[in-house]
Amino acid sequence: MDAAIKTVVSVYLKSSKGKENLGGKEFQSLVKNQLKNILTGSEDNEAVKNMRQQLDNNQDGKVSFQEYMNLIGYLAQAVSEQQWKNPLSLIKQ
Ligand SMILES: [Ca+2]
Repeated sequence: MDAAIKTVVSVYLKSSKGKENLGGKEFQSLVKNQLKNILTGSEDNEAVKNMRQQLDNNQDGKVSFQEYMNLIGYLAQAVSEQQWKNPLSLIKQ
């Protein structure tokens, strides 16, 4: 469990290159590289863009660490509900 939490944090920090937010391209590559096994549509740029806009609570066009944690929470919940085959639709609700 502690390793999983460290992974969640280090994936974000690597993707953002130490900045406080992920830009669109950085978020896209994080999803493509790190979430391809859990997210259908991770290769679909438009789907990932829509997901980023849904996550973007403060509407600044970037994904903060808190917004990223919301995604992790959604994904964990989707997995626990065994709806992991289509979590994108879960997030769009
Ligand atoms: Ca944001």
